[in-house]
Amino acid sequence: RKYNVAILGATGAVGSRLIDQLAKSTIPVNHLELLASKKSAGKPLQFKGHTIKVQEATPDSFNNIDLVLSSPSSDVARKLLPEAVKRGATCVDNSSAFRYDTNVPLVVPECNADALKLHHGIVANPNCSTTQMMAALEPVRKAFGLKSIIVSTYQAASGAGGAALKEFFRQAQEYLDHKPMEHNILPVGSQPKHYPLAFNLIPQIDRFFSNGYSREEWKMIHETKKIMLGDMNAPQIKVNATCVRVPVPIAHGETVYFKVADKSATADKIKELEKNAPGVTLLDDPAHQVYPMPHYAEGHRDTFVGRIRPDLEHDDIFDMWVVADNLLKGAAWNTVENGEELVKRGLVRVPKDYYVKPGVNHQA
Ligand code: 11C
Repeated sequence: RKYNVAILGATGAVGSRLIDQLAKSTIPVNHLELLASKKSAGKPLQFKGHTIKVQEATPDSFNNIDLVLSSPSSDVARKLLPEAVKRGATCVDNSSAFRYDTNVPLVVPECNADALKLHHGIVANPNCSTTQMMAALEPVRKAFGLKSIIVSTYQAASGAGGAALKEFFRQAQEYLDHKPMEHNILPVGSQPKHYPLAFNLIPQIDRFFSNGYSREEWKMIHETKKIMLGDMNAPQIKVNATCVRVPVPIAHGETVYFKVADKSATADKIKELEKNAPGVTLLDDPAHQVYPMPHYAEGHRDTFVGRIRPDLEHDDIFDMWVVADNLLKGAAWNTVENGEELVKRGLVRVPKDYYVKPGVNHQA
């Protein structure tokens, strides 16, 4: 069977990568629609050597579409994806609109592909910083169980969007030219204060809640529980996160400090698991200065893992360093990979109780 596919949000940084990843995927494409806002309509884009003109996304754009790969804003996703589902399309959405809905599986295929069969027309892709941590930790969870995770992130400017990335590059030049750095976007465009990212670190990603945690940290905590345990408030694994924006264009880094349940775990056994884990590349040879770095992860689908070592005072706690391209594994590739899994499992079909009545959405 071949599929009529639509890419929603085709003109953004993730959108262009969705087109590229779809072209390289195993999904048999019969027809491709590239959809975006009205202002991009008519823009010519390339898919497998063919020129396709971008169309304005409206509810009727999804007539005759089987599979939607989606990365618009949450507001657009919320408005258009239920319309796509009503018209019979199965959607994989990279926005945060549906992730915390009990009727929507949140899937990293290396971790919980079986959850795909629970979809009601929409599958959600996790936040980029969660996705790479799941790919890296799932082999450990499966073999030894996980009791707790403490993660600190080093997140690239591109995670905040194309305009933030552009501003960061401009600031770098301004700094070198001894000019004042203009700063109007980061950490959060809509908030009153902005700071330069070039030659700086910003310990705020997304807005803060009254408990002192940012929404990005909230996402890492609750998405981890939903992906690993099927319930975003599951108490079995304790998760704590600190998220920091760093002056890197693409690819997020993370230090992940985790406690296992089975005390027979060793760093060597964990390295062996990572070496054989799907979607993971182990780069772990400190004696030869081999470890993952954003500059080298950029453009790759895999999650890179290194610096695996035991805590010096607790034999059931380990440290690792995880890097992945936030626009690929963190967004476009994981979306297309979910699409491939849906195709492989015969799940590109909308069930009768499709996504019209949402489940409980625990959006913060
Ligand atoms: C960032 N992780 O780096 C965010 C971007 O929920 O998909 C992705 C936001 C999301 O700013």
